[in-house]
Order: sequence, then C-alpha cells, then structure tokens
Amino acid sequence: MMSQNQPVETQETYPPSSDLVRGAHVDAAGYEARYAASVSDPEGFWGAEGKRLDWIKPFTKVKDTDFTLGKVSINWFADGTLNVAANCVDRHLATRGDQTAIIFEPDDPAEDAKHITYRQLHGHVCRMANILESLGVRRGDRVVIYLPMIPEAAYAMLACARIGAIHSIVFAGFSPDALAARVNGCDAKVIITADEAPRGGRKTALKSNADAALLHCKDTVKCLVVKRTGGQTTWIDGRDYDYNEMALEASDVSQPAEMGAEDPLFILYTSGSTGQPKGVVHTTGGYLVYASLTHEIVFDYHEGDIFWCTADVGWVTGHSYIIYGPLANGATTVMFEGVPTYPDASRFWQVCEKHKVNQFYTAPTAIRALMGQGNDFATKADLSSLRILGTVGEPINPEAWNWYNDVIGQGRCPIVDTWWQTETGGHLLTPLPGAHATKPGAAMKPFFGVQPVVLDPQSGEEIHASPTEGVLALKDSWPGQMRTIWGDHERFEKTYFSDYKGYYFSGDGCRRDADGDYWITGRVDDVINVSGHRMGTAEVESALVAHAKVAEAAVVGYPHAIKGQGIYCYVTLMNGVEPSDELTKELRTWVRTEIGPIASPDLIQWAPGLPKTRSGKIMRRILRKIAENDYGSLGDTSTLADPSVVNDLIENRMNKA
Ligand code: 6R9
Repeated sequence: MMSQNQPVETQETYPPSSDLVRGAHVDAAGYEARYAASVSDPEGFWGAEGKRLDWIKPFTKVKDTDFTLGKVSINWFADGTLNVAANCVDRHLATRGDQTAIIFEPDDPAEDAKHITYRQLHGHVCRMANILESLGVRRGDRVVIYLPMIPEAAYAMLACARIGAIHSIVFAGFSPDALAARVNGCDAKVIITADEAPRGGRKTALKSNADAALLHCKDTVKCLVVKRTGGQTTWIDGRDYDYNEMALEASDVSQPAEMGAEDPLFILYTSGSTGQPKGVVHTTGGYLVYASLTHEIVFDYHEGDIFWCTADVGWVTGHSYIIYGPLANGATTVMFEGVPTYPDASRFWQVCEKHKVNQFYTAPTAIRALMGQGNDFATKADLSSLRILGTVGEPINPEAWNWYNDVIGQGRCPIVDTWWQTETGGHLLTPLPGAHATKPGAAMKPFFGVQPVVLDPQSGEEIHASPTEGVLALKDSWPGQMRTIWGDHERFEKTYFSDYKGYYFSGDGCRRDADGDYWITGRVDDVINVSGHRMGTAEVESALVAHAKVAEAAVVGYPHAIKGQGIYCYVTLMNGVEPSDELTKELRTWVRTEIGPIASPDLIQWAPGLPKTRSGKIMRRILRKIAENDYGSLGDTSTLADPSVVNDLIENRMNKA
C-alpha cells in the first residue's frame, strides 16, 4: 500500500532470470551499446539492420527525414527496391518450406486447428494475387480487407503486397457505415470479405454487412467472398466473386512486384481526438525492417519459437506482430479466430498449452477480464512453454501486471509492456526481456533508434532532468514511422508536428522516473487538472481497480466550480457485489490512501458496463460528455461494441447540474 504523495507506481523491479539473460539476443550491456550506437549513428545502425531483408536493388541511402512543420517528410532506404511478400514467404522456402508459418486456431475448439507451412502459404498467396489481378487490381490500387481472423486474411494482405496493391483492413466488428466510409475514403477497387465470421460461438454476417456498405460505394467496387461457414448470402453476379471457387482454378505462379521502399504497403484507419478517422499510411522498406527487428528483439524470438499475438489483424498490432514481423523472421505465428472467454475463461491458456506457445502477447483489458474470473482457469492449463509475455494498448495497472506475472508467467516470464501506436508501426518504448528489470506498469526504455523526450506541455521545452512528467514526443524518425495521412499530408503535419515544433507528438503523457524509465500516463486529453495538480486518469483508475470489489473503472474530468476539474469515476463492480453509499465512501477513502487526497473521487457512478470500441478501448470522449452533463452531443458512436451501455450511463449520470 502506498502512503500519501507517493507516485502510484511501485518501484519494485523484476529482473530476468540468469538463464533467460544467457540465451537472450540482448543483455543489459548489449542494450546500452546498441542503443548508444543507434542514436549516435542512425545511418550506420539502420543501414546494417536494413540488411535483414532481401532487397531486389539494395539501398544506398538510409535516412532522409525532416520534422520541420511545413515540410515534414520521412524517407528510409528510399532508393532500394524489394517485395514484402517475397520477404515474408518466398525467401523462406529454401530453408523452411515445410515449417509451419501459420497455426490457425478456430473459434470452436472442437474444430481442428490448421497448420499452414511456408510452402503452402506461398501457394495460397500466389493464387490470391492472381485472383486479385483477374479482378483488375493493379499496383498502387487499394483493396479493403474485411475478414475474420482466418488464414485468408494473411493471404489477402500478402497477395496485395505481392502485386504492389495497398491494403486497408477494416476490423470485422465495424458496421457497414464505417466500412463504406473507409472503402470510399481510400477509393478501393475491391472488398475482400467472408460469408460469416464465427466469434465466441456466434456468427456475424460479414457479407451482408458488406452488401449494405456497397450500397454507399461506387458500383464498380467488386466483392471477393471467402466461404468460411457456408452460410447463406445474397449474390450479385458481376459484382460478387467466390474466392474458394476461383482459388481452385487460379495459378500458383506469381512474380512478386519490384516495389520502391517508400511505396505504400498499407493504409490503416485510426481515430484521433478530433474529426473523422485518419488513414495512416505505412510504406514498404522501413516498416518491414522495423516490424521484423522489434519482433525479434522485444519478444526475444528465436528460431523454432511459437509466437502468439492475440490481437485482430484489423488493428496495427495484428499487422506488425501477427503477420509482417513474425513472417519476415520465418516464425510460426498463431492466428486465433475466437475470444478469450469462449467457451470459457480458460480458452487463451488452453491454446497456449495446445500449441506450446513461447511468446504470448495480449492487451490489459483481456488480462483484467480473465483475472476477474479467478485463477483456476489458468492454473488448470500447462503453461510451461511460455517464456515471454507481452502487453499493449493501454497502461497496465499493477494488479493486472502482477496477476499476469504470477499466475500466467509463474514468476518466470519477463513481461514486455510495449508502448506504441498505429502511427509508429512498431514498439517504441518497452523493456527488453534479457536486458531490463521490469517494473509493474512501466513501458521502461526506448527501443533502438528511438529518442523519446518529455516536453513541458506549456512551453514545449524539453525537460532533461528526472524524475519528471510531461508530454511524450519523439525527437527524430525511426524506420517504422507513418509517412502521411492518406490524401491529407497537411492534416498529418498538423496532427503530429504542429503542437511542438520539430518533434513528433504522440498525444500521450508520460513520466520519467529517477532511473530514467518511462511510464505512460494516458492520452494527454485524459489528463485532468484538479486544483492545479495534474493527474493521469489512469492513475485513479489503477487505484480503483486495485480494490477487491472493483472489476473496471474509467475516470474523466468534469467542470468543477472550485477545483477547475473534478474527478468523475465510472465503476463496474465485481460480479455479485452490490452498489451502496457505504461502498462509495469506501472507494473514496481507498483512492485517498492509494494516491492522496488530491485524487479523491468527487463523483462515483456505478456502471454496469463501459462504452468500448470493439478493440476494447474505453471511449472516454463519451464518458467525458456524460460527466459534463452534455450527453446531447455524443458525436460518432458508430464504433461502440455495445451502444446500450451508454443509455444506462446517461440515465444514471451523477452530474445533473
Ligand atoms: C499499438 C496500439 C495507441 C495508444 C497510445 C497509448 C495507448 C498503447 C500502450 C499504451 C500505455 C502501453 N497505448 N500501448 N498506453 N502503455 N503499453 O495500441 O496502437 O490503437 O493506435 O493506440 O494506445 O495511449 O497512444 P493504437
């Protein structure tokens, strides 16, 4: 328990075992040396790392980047040419053609898993490439992929890369409207979808969603349909194409296109704090170098390891750490179609046991959900194959971290808490398993070549001393950085380079502790100012969920006459716990003792559920509006996983002033 005025983070450290350090790619001294080299001589460092890929025409230039507002431009390896699919598939055929590239674990545990070798993957990708070409897709054209987590999603991504088309994946949980907006936003020629998406024992009618979206798209857009369940779909001849039938006929010979390093590889739409989702553009050479290197180093990936990232390919995590990073490295990557709690909360752990997973990478929201179900689901499974655990997506509260460490990792597996963004292409801040003693809740250290700075949010000046707190920005480019917003370079500059001149601004706040380690405090727009004290809402949330009766909490600011902002807490209680005035008092006292009186919640609302995106991110914008008693203008709620929770929150809002 923490006393008053101490930071909420613990300073306990968890060093890796000496066995792990011995076998690791990077130990403490190695990290120091390589990091220093990477920032003192980026050209030399990345020039050498660029060679991890097979180039058709080798690059002679490494880095050509400029963060100056008005002329922001980011180029890596610019005069080299290569093909991403050739790097992820073809180049492995000679040495590991019969090794499993993808293990597909279906939603229903009774259905057999599939093991797809690199040679089989090559055949599938080539056939898909030829199918796309037969539909008129050419180099530079956009293809929207709206698929469940099935191997065909990987084939589709790699087939686009093979022919030089640009894919844009839309998460299969998105609505027809969101799908149409993205198809139109990038002017896609083809949508690749499936009849139905099985998930958690239910089926989403993807094709009929695509049908609805297509009503709002140009009538030249074609629809390639993978038969996943064989469920009934409506069919429009001349617009809809049957992938399974075409794949029987398609040739498995396809020449990979020679692409420039800076040709776009994919567009991925992501929400910002304002406006419509932005089409984040990643390019070919730098992205793949970065995804491949971070996958190897951060997860301490070794030849023969079975790697499982539980994300969906609809998110950047799925792009970089299910597909591109692992396959560039010749790994065996697990693709899981299901959800953590179906048929029950043991599913993740059963899959780890079944496929002897060595690296397991998931999100704090999943960890908290599973932690809430008790330990038995995990302890029943044989988790002895696990060596490294990872987390991504939001700050992880120490309780969840400790549970992950103790119950899943059995105290044996370093946890890499990886901070990064759709925009960054790969990990920027993270501990390395063999190099760093981790701290529960800390994203720790910059990856090679990454130069984080803490800026004073008012003056924009770099703060050099530690400990300190401020906004997190990056001083220089790294190869995985996004290059532009599709069709709107001006918005790109404005969003990321205009608030703090000369830096890439992440939008996150952070703290650097006395050891120089980084702790993400959450989006800066989630930092609230209470009586002149800055506070990360994540801190208060972390304190609340540390209480045994609390399952989940979300905290926002609301206008307060005296304090400037007050602290508004939405709290979901553990199953079977009844809300009461006593409990409100108890939680208030609890937070005061965890963080200090300054963090004392002003209002606590019992929330049966929190509004979340389908990727599990809490939609704070909505919570802030309700807390401000301004629920008439909630804005775009189309990405909510369950819109009904919002009505309950509005009805029972605490601030009716
Ligand atoms: C990869 C991904 C990016 C935002 C980012 C930050 C939050 C991600 C985090 C984390 C604390 C971590 N975030 N990883 N916060 N610790 N390890 O999630 O990309 O969906 O674009 O989200 O997520 O706020 O700015 P994306």
